[in-house]
Amino acid sequence: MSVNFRNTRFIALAANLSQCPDSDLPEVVMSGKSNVGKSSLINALADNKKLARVSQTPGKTRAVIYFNVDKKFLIADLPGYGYAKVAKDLKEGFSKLADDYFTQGRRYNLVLHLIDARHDPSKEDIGMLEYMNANNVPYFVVFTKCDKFSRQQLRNRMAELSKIYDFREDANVFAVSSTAKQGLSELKEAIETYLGL
Ligand SMILES: Nc1nc2c(ncn2[C@@H]2O[C@H](COP(=O)(O)OP(=O)(O)OP(=O)(O)O)[C@@H](O)[C@H]2O)c(=O)[nH]1
Ligand SMILES: [Mg+2]
Repeated sequence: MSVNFRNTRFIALAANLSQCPDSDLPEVVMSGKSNVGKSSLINALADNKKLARVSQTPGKTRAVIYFNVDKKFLIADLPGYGYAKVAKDLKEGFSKLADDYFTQGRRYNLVLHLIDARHDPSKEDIGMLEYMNANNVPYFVVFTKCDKFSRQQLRNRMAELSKIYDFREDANVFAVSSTAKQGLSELKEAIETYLGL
């Protein structure tokens, strides 16, 4: 592997789109509902438990947090959407900033869309996948918290979820656990390959 994920550094926090850094580096966007495990996954990929916490402000962060991975690409940690709320539609459940990120011309190379493997499909996740399919947004689907399943249960659950969700036919789908460090090297390799690193 050519990317040293341990060499991941916090670089910026943006409270609105105009504060998002300009960079020639490719950008990977972490999207998903609040509490799905976005920050934990960044820490797990970098093997650094303190990384995402460094940039956290007390209370709920409504900002995009940027990390530079080995000077080869950026990770943008988007604010989660609608954890406690039952969203009527995507716009309502999605944070304004996260919504702007996808609709106001920000350039990114790949979206990692995280979904908690334990949960039944949410309107927000279905809506986000529909949006990405319709707009040809390149994405990987990453099911999180897979340590909650036994190996056999996980196989069944993945088959079940792949039927329910309308993934693009060639979409990369991963099952990971940040706490048990499962599926991380597969994800890292696929990111590298996708970005041509
Ligand atoms: N069992 C288990 N718990 C996890 C895993 N990843 C994250 N969690 C837990 O899920 C909770 C939320 O994790 P975060 O990484 O803060 O989630 P987030 O998506 O960054 O949440 P927001 O920043 O609010 O959008 C924490 O209590 C984590 O410990 C995992 O792989 N397995
Ligand atoms: Mg977070």
